[in-house]
Amino acid sequence: MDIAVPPEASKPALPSASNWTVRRILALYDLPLLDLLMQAQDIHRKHHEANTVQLSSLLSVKTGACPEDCAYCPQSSRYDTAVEDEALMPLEEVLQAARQAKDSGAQRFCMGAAWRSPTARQVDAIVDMVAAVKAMGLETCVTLGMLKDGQAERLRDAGLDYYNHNLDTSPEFYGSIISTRSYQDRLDTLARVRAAGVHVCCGGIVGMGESRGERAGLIAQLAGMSPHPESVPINNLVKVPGTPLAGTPDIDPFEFVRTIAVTRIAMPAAVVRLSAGREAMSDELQALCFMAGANSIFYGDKLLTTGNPQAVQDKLLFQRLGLRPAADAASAEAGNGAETEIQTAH
Ligand code: SAM
Ligand code: DTB
Ligand code: SF4
Repeated sequence: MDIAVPPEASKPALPSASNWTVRRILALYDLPLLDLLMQAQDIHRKHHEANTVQLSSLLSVKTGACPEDCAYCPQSSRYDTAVEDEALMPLEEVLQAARQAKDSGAQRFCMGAAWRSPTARQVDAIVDMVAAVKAMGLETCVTLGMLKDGQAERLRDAGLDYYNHNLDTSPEFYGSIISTRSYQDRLDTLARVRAAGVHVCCGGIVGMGESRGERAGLIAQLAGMSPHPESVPINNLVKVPGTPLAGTPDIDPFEFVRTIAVTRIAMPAAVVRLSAGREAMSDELQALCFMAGANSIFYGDKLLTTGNPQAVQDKLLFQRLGLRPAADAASAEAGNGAETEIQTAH
């Protein structure tokens, strides 16, 4: 492998939406791993508090029976997976889960629905959930598929802080993964979210069989957004039996770490989330991801339909690494200090 360091890669310019070409991103990927990690951690510390990690909990509020054909997703109706379809969850059940997440130390509560695009009535129901979760003192996030005009505003008015909508992969690889919605559809939804003044949570998945160039292509798209997304989830594919990607070979763990580091360097001020796939990662690999600039995780023993490390396990990992949960916006405003405790049921 060519490990020559192109001069332009050794000193990357700071946040500019336009100058992160695929070529420059690939030059970062090509750095010796330790140089890349040093650079990423250095940039990380200029923009974020060291050793702090934001905690988001997830809940699937409507599960399965999705008409889309995303090849990674266990909730698509096109694939025969073990996921049991569930209708929209009653408000009280959602609030119970949110309360539990808050009591465990989560700062943000993310509600996901397996829809292509919500109807007006579905948005009405989600509006009630957002307002009630927000009233509990949690930050709110939803991921509901494509939005139509006016829907992001309705969610914003209910108290929505973040909308998650991922680009998933590069424009070039996208067609091998999803055929039922276009890349442009995704960009249009993201533009609606941004225009409504809701924070953008947008990232992707690696380990789907894409090339390094295609991973760089995803990061170039994200870093080309102006402004950058506030939150960038990097998911490692969870290989769910029954989905077309179930048999995909594992991505090299160091390549995953490189992806986190390059994301951090390309979007210095974004919160980079080490997202799906942590259950299959060693503690040592996760530590490298934090070194590479990841400063958020999904916290709680379930993602949407698949597993996540137990809260007690994450608490232990934080202790061993000397990490602490980031102060959430609500407690910072209330003057509750810079740190929150990770609580566990144990
Ligand atoms: N239906 C909505 C949509 O697609 O916009 C929201 C839910 S969808 C499950 C949210 C994101 O989860 C996807 O865009 C994808 O990035 C991620 N995801 C889904 N299944 C995954 C898997 N098996 N492994 C890793 N990430 C996954
Ligand atoms: C994101 O980027 N990852 C989360 C969240 N946004 C909605 C979802 C991960 C899903 C993993 C597969 C599952 O649990 O169904
Ligand atoms: Fe449906 Fe979202 Fe899964 Fe795609 S990722 S199949 S849109 S739930």
